[in-house]
Amino acid sequence: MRVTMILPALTEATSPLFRPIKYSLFPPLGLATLAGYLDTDDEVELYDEHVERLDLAAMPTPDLLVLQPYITSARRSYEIADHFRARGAHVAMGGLHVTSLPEEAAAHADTVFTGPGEDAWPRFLKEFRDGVPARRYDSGPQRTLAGLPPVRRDLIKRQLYLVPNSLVVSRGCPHHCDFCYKDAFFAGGKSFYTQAVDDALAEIDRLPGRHLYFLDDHLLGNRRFATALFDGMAGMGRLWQAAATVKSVLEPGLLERAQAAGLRSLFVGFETVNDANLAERRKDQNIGRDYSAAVRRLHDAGVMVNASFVFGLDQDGPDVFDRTVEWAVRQGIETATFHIMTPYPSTGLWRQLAAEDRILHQDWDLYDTRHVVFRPRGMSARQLEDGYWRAYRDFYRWGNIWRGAAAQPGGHERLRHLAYAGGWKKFEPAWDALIRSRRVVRALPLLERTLTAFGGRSAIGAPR
Ligand code: B12
Ligand code: SF4
Repeated sequence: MRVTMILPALTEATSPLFRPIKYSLFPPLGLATLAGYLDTDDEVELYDEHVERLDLAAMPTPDLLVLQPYITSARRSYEIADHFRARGAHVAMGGLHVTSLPEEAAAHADTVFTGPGEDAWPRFLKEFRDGVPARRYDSGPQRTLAGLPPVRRDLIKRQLYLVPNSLVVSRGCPHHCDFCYKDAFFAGGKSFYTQAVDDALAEIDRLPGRHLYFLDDHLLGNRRFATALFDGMAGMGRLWQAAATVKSVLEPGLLERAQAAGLRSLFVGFETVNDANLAERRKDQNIGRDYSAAVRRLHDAGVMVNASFVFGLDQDGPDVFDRTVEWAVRQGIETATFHIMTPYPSTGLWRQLAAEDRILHQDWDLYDTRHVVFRPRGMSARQLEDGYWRAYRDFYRWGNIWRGAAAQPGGHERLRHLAYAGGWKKFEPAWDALIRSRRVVRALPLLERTLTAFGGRSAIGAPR
């Protein structure tokens, strides 16, 4: 069987504001995971439109075309699907956006999938080979990552990515923030489950080099699993980055183990510096937590912080941008990711805003967290968009990068702060040149050096 898998380009990736490096970070892991279920004699090609241009007309027609649309790549995904369907390929689509809006996707696909793929996908493959594929498969309640076939990393063009070693060892998360895709995606079954620790360690062992990036929603979400994983990783000589919550950082014990196993930077969803917003959005796990103590604890451990913030929540007024940036700079946070609140279809937030008639349009291209797609409560849409861009500019001004570095606990950390924050945002032409050379992976040793040279202090402060 001839199979073609495509991760279509996000709309913003084709705009002039596009930051190529952001889309040359991670390979298409979801599709490479699904490819693991194919037979060894299937002919399979995996393409990622963020890092390679596709000339659809020149491409051969496969028996099966597999697409993974995200919300802002939905339009492009449907274009690709229509093209290949007209030529006789069977088109299968799944993932987050399809789960949110299966009927919309079904107009462009022969088969759609909702929820995580691991149970329905092998069922479909069998029925497709038998000539009786169904129109729709829903992930059932029995979800497990046991016995997962190895991810087909041989299909990934490693040299095109800064972080070729991305992996996930769990699915979902134990929390229920109402702006998040998570509850809708995992509806009808378990919404947080992990691999067996030995399987996760075997997956890590298969990855070349030192650097890893865990894309799990919340790597520290299951304490027992995380403890065993980090204990198993200690001594492997890995350096890694991941995501977790404020609450898990403040819990004694876990961060220490993560750091000893090689954690050097953590993505943390702070979201807002206002508790009333947190309660409204059901981000209960953040309420009443001492954010500054979490940052201090990470820094004391030599772990850098990538802080995520959302603007435009109902309790936000026009002062939210300056307050948030000022707070983040004062803490010495190395990198920040800002978002305009975006109601993804099928989330709790979507339902609330729709009921209040506050959704402005359904142009999915603009649901990229950079555009205002709803009527904000505490400011105008214009103020929100302008404030969002200003926050990015202000946070990454050299003056603020220096101030942030000065807030670090020691000289090594200050240097690392300058190298990491400055390198990420201030050397765009160098990144572009690297991408044009089609050897982005050459910058990986530099990233590893930045993470190692100054990281890994041994004394970690207890939560304060
Ligand atoms: C890596 C990542 C990125 C990378 C993507 C690059 C890449 N090559 O994949 C980059 C940095 C580009 C990125 C950008 C953004 N991202 Co992002 N990203 C992720 C992240 C952390 C991991 C994705 C991943 O690899 N997961 C692991 C694999 C195994 O799972 P998967 O891809 O979902 O695939 C499985 C299933 O979905 C399903 N499946 C998928 N496709 C198909 C197809 C078929 C046929 C079948 C059967 C099954 C199936 O089976 C797969 C195996 O289980 C997720 C969070 C998460 N943990 O998933 C957020 C996430 C996808 N991102 C999100 C967001 C909001 C964004 C941004 C808008 C944020 C921003 N402003 O910067 C942008 C733009 C995205 C957009 N415009 O829609 C949201 C998406 C919300 C939504 N409803 O679309 C997520 C879910 C984070 C969150 N918690 O809110 N992101
Ligand atoms: S903690 Fe993160 S992944 Fe979990 S529900 Fe909240 S936003 Fe989603």
